[in-house]
This record gives sequence, structure tokens and C-alpha cells, in this order.
Amino acid sequence: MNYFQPEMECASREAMRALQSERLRGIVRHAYDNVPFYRESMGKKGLTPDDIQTIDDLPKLPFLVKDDLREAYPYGLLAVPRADVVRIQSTSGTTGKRVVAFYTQQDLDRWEDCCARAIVAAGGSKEDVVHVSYGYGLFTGGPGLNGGSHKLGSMTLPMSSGSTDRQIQFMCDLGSTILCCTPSYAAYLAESIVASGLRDKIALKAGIFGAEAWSEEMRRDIENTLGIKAYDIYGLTELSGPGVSFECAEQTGMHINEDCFVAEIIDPETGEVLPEGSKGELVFTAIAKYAFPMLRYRTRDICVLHRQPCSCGRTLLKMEKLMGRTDDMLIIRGVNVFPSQIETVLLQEGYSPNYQIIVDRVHHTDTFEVRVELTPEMVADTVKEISKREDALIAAMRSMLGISPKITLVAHRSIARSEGKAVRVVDKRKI
Ligand code: DLL
Repeated sequence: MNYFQPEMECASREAMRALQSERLRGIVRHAYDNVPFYRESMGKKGLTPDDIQTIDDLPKLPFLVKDDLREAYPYGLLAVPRADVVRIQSTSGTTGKRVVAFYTQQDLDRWEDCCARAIVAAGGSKEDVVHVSYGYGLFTGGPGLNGGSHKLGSMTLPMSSGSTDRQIQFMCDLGSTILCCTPSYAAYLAESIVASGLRDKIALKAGIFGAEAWSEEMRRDIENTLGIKAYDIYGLTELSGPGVSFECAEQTGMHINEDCFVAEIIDPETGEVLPEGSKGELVFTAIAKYAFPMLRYRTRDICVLHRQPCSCGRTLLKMEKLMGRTDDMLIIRGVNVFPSQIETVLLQEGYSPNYQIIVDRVHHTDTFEVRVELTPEMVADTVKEISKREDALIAAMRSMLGISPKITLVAHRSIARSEGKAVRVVDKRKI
């Protein structure tokens, strides 16, 4: 199968709108008939599926937010019989409850097709050796790019992250040509390759980097160090995973796979839909996935959409690099972290909720520290006891977040109290 698909990727505006409207009618009917949540939320607005005929009717539909997914945990939004689900993936939720996304075989195929298109847009073909160093497991990065690479017929190295020496060895020995990982891991790998003196032994030509924000400066740095072209890729678990949008060689924004996802930009305060070119919150409706329908899902990502002609020939709408979020979610080494999760752990472990999260980026790698106040009862602890407490907190954080912060226990009342909103997060990264 060819994964440059001009009938979709270069379709005329009219043809794409017609396809999107047809798919939208189908998914709205499916969600309404099979998910009580959608029936109720549409009912509250006096809507039935007949009211949604074209994508111009989208703004009539209510929004869906992350809290709705959390409340529906685990099966509340499932829209197909359990027996038709072949896979789940998952991501962190706002207060520790995870979001679980479900896939039918057809949903998985469509997701992998989107990832295959991204690899082709980065110059990939079946001749390539695709080195996937995103995490595997519940995180969508590894499984998504792995699936896309398989679809394309490329030799796929399911490396996952970590074990940098082994990554470099395989890269040299097997001739990896396309690297897929988070931009911060790419930068770290690049430094390690140079330090190992093996820069001339690698055959990499491209990288597909996403899951977290990265600057143009960081892109040029990675490109120059590794001698590759670095492409951005965007996605989120709720919408399948990576491949919602991807960059082409023009590197002026990411093309949205519009045959699968309809994008809107809204004013995050009022919910009003803004015209193309405005900065606002990105809202997606997934029109081609059935197990876990997402109608007007508020991503909390801030972005601008534009539809200028692209030299690659694709007519797919483009989204610019993300400009931040409307909530307090942090992305640290590619992992989504909510301050509320950290607070939950501290309270469970017997600490007060006086803490501060300090994030920085040193040599392109995120550092992550949590400063926690000892309670008055703990102040008399010995150094050995304090060090044991720190280890226990690191383990509890790791189990909640999937990554370990550096824990610094500080004296009672030493974290500055604020009169207004507490300053819980100090993010020193310049992205
Ligand atoms: O990060 C999926 C993914 C995996 C995308 C691999 C790209 C590559 P989640 O863990 O659910 O899914 O996190 C989704 O990550 O709402 C954005 O805030 C952020 N994000 C994803 N891609 C980018 C990117 C995956 N290219 C959240 N640039 C999203 C900036 C990104 N932020």
C-alpha cells in the first residue's frame, strides 16, 4: 500500500468537506445510538443526529472535556461491544485517574495509516530502517510509530526509550535511517553519539519527533549534530495517539489528517469558534474512529491553524507549533504531569500540600524536582530517616506519574506562602 495518499492528502476543499461531512454524520449517529453520555449531552441542547448534516453544523454540538473522560472511566464512553475492542492505550488524567482509550481493529488500522503517512512525509519508504525510541506500553508513541512503520513495510526496530548505549550500537550495526522519539531524547542521543565518537558510523537521514514542545533552535541543533532533517509530529491519546498531524519537508507546520480529524479553534473563555488564523484552543472531532468516539474534544492545546498552499502538494490544513496550554499540565521528558497528581501522592504519603515543582532543561534534557516540606512531626527525624522518606516518595511519585522526580525535603514552612494562587510550578524551560 502506498502511504502518500493524494486522493486524501491532496484532495480539493470541496471533496474533503464532502467526505468529512459524510463521516461526521456517521460518527454522530454512532455515538448517539451507543453512548448514553452523548445522548444526554446532545439531548440537553435539544439535538438529535439529524441536526448534524455537514461540518458547518459542528458548532451546534456540545464540547467534550478531559473531566468527562475521567468520569466515564473505564467503560463509560465505549461505543462498541467489548468483544470488538482489540487494544487499549492510556494517558494520565487530571487527578490521577487515567484516561483509557479503546480501539477496534479498524480504528488501529486508521491510526497506523496516519503514522505511516507521517513517515512517508519524512522521506520514509520500505527501504528504510525505522528506529522507534518512543516508550512502548500504555503510551501511544511507541505502538503508533511502530504500527505505521510496519504498514509501510519498513524494517522496524522496537527499541523503546533508555539503554542509550544499546540504541547507538543498533543504530550503527543495523543502519537505522529514521529515528522516532521525543525531541529531548533525540537531543540526548545526539550528544551521546558525538561523545562516543560514532557520529560517522550512523546512517540516519530523518527524525520524527513529538509528544512535547520543542523550539526551532532545538530543531536546528539536532539537525546539525546528527546531519538529519527533523520533523515534528503531533497527537494525543484520546484521538488515537501520534499522527493526528505531521510535518512535511517544508517544515512550516503540521498537516492535519483531515479525513480522520476535523479541527476547530475556539476562544477558551467563551467557547466561540474563531476564524482560521486566530490563536486559540484546539478542538478536534474524530470522524473515523468508532470504539471511543471523540466529538468536539477540547485538547487544551493553544495553536493557530492555516491553509496556505504547501510546496509538498498536500492540501491538508496545517497547525503551527503549539503555543502552550490552557490548563496546568506539564510535559516532562515526554510524560504528561498534572500538579494535582503530585499533590495526591503527597497527601497519601502523609505530607502537607506545601510543595513546589521545579522544571528546567539542561543540555536539552528536562530536569524535574519536587520540593516538599517536612511536617513538624518529621523535623526530629535523623538524616537516615529523611533519606528513607525521600526514597519512598520517589517510588510513590514514579508509580503515579511514570517518571521519577528528584525529591528535596525542606524545613517546615520554608516554601514561600502566597497570598493569592500558590506558585506550585516554576518552569524555567525556554521553549
Ligand atoms: O504525546 C502522543 C504522541 C506520541 C505525539 C508521540 C507525538 C509523538 P499524550 O501522551 O496523550 O499523547 O499527550 C498529548 O502532548 O495534547 C500536547 O499537549 C502534547 N504534544 C503532543 N505532540 C506534541 C508536539 C502523545 N509535537 C499532549 N508538540 C498534547 C508539542 C505536543 N506538544
